[in-house]
Amino acid sequence: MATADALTDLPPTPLFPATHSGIPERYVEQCKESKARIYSNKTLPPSVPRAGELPVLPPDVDRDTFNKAIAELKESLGKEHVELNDKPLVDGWYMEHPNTHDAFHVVEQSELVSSATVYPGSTEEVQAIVRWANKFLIPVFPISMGRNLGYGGAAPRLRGSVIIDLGRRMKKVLKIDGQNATCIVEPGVTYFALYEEIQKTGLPLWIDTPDVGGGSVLGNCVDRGVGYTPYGDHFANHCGMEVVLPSGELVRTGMGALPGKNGADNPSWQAFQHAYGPSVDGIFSQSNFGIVTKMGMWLMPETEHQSYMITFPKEEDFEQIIDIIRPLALNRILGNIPQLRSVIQELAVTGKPKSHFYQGKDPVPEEVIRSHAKNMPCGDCAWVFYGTVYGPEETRKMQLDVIRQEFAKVPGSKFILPQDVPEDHYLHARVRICSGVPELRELDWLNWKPNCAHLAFSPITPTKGEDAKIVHELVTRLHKKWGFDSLPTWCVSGREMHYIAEILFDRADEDEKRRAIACMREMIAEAAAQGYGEYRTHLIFMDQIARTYGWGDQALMRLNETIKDALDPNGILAPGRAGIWPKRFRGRGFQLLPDDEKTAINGTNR
Ligand code: EUG
Repeated sequence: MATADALTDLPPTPLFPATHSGIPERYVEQCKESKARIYSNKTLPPSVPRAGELPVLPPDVDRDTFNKAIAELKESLGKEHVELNDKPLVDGWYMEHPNTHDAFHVVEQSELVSSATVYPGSTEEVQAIVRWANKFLIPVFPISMGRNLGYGGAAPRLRGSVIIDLGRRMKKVLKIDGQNATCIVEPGVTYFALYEEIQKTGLPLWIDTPDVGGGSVLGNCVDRGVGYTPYGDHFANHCGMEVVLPSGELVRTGMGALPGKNGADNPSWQAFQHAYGPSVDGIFSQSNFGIVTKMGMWLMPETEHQSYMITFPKEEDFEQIIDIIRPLALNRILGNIPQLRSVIQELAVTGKPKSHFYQGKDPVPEEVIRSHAKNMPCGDCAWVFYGTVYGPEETRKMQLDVIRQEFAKVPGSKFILPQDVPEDHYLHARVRICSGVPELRELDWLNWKPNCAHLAFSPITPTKGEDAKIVHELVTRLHKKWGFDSLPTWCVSGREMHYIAEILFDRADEDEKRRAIACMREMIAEAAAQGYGEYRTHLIFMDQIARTYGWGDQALMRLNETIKDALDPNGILAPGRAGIWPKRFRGRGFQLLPDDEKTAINGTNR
């Protein structure tokens, strides 16, 4: 463990706007505390020497061809905008993350790595890179910020791909329309950055942020991420895209396809999603069919808001809780995407390590969790519901009255307001998240273990107790079987819920990593056998999950492959992303299915 002295010596996190991925001034203190906490739980050295010839090459490309290709790329973009991945790999932490590999490596750190990173400065340069990739048959993998931690971070799916780091130079908020409450962003705009930009205008507008604010607004949206205001379904609130196709051609979707007067952007581009003809935006989300370089997002008019938490005493209460949530959500009495969290998260989100609560290596027993909870603001309970209502006082009061009355049907439930808990309680962070203020607080449960990383299991169920029970039972049982604490959260958006079970593992513990993968593989298979599938996943599980969506003898995958081969005949764009492999890589052993990790560690073509 690092000493207290060493921690005060940690270099400060780069600032935004000087660094596109940096932290705005107003978050500096919070950032310093977060960083110190995380570094205090690191035992791994910052980096280890790398083995083998570097950089790692993509499949089918020899070193001479690669070197020639890189020289040509440097020639066209400027040599300062192309970097080889030939130095030691540094995991860093959330706010100072790598773009060379997966910082939360669940396979070996050196496995999911790129050969090089290129930094385009414009859409034209993205087109030039794509044409270059076609010429040399070099796979490229675009990232916006690369902060998709828990799902693979900045790493490419295919080892040795060239990372197109869109964010570093394409980081402008291109437009904020204060009247119609919309914006257009480039890939390098983080939630922190968009928030700052809107504050500068003084306009009464909110953004919608996920739990941590350093991610790309555009990247999270095309990955179909989730936030917590009424605009929490990010993809549902995007409006209009500009996309570079794998051929290098450029398209605009939605109303943007109709040129505005004298070549201006179409005035309705950010106003109407569907425009005319087939709606193609969806095929550019969670796919490898194009590179989104501009995107419109709807902003929410600022409003009054009231967050609250409700605790429930018994583990078995969750079915009743969910059946109470459903009509409240459907009738839009719950104003946002609320979270139902297990009580163990109240412990974890204090930022204290697991060892503070329990000395064993096994999962913390329920009675130990509850004995700690008893002395905390939540009290002895099994579940905590975090919700927010919006609008003027009169309507908020009407909504809250119904909410309180409905949840009071669960015996022993307690309703708690922010003023009832201490300043450092997580509920205050929730108040900010649910009113569109980006945060770092959620990182605090990354102190649970030394060198802690997380891996998300993210299945969807209808908002029904009986479905939730099936998934929750298998997740709980399999976490126990593989020796992990289970930290489930339900994010409820009306008719469906995202169940997010984060496996927390120690990156220095090979056996723990092996068990994390085994646990994931088994949860995916068991959930699919019961009819439940994940909404998003880490790179190494994409093939397995894509196959679970196999209705009609893999009809959907055949459609995806048909589209892939038509748009990307050379198979250069993010091969394997979302389990979609272009023709030239199919049937050659690149897929990662259960047990394949054992042979995929280092030195293979994967
Ligand atoms: C969380 C939520 C997600 C996700 C990963 C993590 C948050 C956990 C709803 O989507 O994909 C507290």
